[in-house]
Amino acid sequence: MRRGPMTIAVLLLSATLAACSSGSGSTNSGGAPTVVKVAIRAGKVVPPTHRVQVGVGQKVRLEVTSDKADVLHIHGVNIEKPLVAGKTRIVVFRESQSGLFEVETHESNLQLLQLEVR
Ligand SMILES: [Cu+2]
Repeated sequence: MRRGPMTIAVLLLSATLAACSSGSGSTNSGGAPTVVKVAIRAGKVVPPTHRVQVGVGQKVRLEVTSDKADVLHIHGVNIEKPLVAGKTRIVVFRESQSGLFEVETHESNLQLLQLEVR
């Protein structure tokens, strides 16, 4: 019986997203997230450290799996999350500034990737 308010909330949310993507001039800010998967196995980054390009304000879904407990740090948005050995950590975020930001681990001090936001 509480279907009414829920529907309105969903409509409002999609209206906000639509307004966002049409106003910014960015190509993909309201669409599906850019999925970036990276693993750390035996001290190696898989795939090897590389650069990933995303748009300003674009949603990024980062999936990190490490074979050892570690700390994940996403520069720029400055998100720090613990990594549990053998489990995939999923972080969804949007970077609102352009620039080159490193994603790294703080225990093993590995650079996982560079996020090029423009
Ligand atoms: Cu860091």
